Amino acid sequence: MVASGVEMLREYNFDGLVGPTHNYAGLSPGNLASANHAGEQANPRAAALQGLAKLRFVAALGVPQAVLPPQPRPDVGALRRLGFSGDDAAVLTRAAEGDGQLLRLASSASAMWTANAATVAPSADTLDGRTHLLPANLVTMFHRSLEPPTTTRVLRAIFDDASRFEVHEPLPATEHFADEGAANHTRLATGAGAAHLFAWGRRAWGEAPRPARFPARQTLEASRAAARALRLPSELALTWQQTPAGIDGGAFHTDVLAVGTEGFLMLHERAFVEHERLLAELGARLGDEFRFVVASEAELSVADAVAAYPFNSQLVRLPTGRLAIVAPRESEACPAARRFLERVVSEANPVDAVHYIDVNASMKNGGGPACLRLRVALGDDDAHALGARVLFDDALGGELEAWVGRRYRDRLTADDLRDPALLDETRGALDELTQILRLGSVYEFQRAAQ
Ligand code: SUG
Repeated sequence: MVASGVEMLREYNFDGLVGPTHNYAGLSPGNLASANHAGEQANPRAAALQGLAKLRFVAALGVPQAVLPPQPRPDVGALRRLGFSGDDAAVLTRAAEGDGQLLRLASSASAMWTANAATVAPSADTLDGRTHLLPANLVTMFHRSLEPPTTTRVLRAIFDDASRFEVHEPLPATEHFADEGAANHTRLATGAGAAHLFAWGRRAWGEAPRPARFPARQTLEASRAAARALRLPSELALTWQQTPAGIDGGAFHTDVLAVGTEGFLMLHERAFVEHERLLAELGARLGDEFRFVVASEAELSVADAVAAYPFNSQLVRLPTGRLAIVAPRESEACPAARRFLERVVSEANPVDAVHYIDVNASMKNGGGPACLRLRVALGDDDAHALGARVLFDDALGGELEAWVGRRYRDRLTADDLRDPALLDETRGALDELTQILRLGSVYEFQRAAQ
């Protein structure tokens, strides 16, 4: 829990619902799982139900849960901006010509990885006592750069009480301010204080070692701007570089090699440069309560960590005040990853248990349990003030499962993306979803129709 001036805050996990066009297109260089599964047939219905099962599991642990909706895909508007014209069916046909890459890029369900939707600062830490959300511009990957306008509208529809929340404009969408959201941000807090760790992979201006093979998605300049935009006092923000070796090993976001909450951080030694100095700096801010566990390369290689995602676990607070790890099944199957997580539980850490869950459909695109959720600390009054029905309970879970069952296909390949019926089905499904979630007209296709 986070102590705020007025009330206790609890961390809500806002899970991204898997979208109706969930598929494996190999769109993310540097994300090894995405490349390895490119071209496989997908089952969007099973993937979405798998995501909802995770939500139910985490909610049953006593962790507050909420949902964020998918985005309309194929993104016909983006294809029109790329010069394709005619009616929607013609745009799809033309974009599918040649190698079809532009259509695949416009069709990803990638908004499901809500750890990249925004960076969030809780009201307990901000200068004006409000919760601040900064949607990420996601400029490094073209398919992800299509998300921010809709993400911003959705977050503004949900966090619409300006006395409590501010949803900012994303940072300028240039490579200088390349921002990937909460996947590169960790808030830690103990009785001694709070620290916001903003990780970055390259500098827009100035020298810093860079990865040689794969893109560094976040700039130092974006991290600094994010800390300012979120209205964090400068003494709470700490920027630190991801190791180029980690990025070149497939850790395209910090949350592939580190996860932390409250007074606890678990990390790989290749997550951050000079990790011992970082831990000393955090220790100085957070005091004796701060606990961390470091995996060495000898104990758990970056290759295993990237394949099995033990650090992409969720660290959730149980009603007892202790933490639990929600890890992907792949970590259970990888001996080094499983042993590491068991060590975390067996040593003197505030962690009681590790639970393994199946999110394989997301894992095959490089998204583990932690990628699928955006953490937002809210007080009870904040939660009541949300402008849509996004808080998860049994009733909403049942409605969403039925909606997926009715509206989603159970097989999808790249060839299907040009099918105008898929576009119509997706719009129909999302239109219904906005009614279930009482979100209003947040999508471009709904606004155009008004
Ligand atoms: O941005 N995968 C996502 C995975 C994001 C994971 N998020 C965090 N680590 N927080 C990405 O690379 C692959 C889509 C495809 O290849 O079809 C993709 O976009």
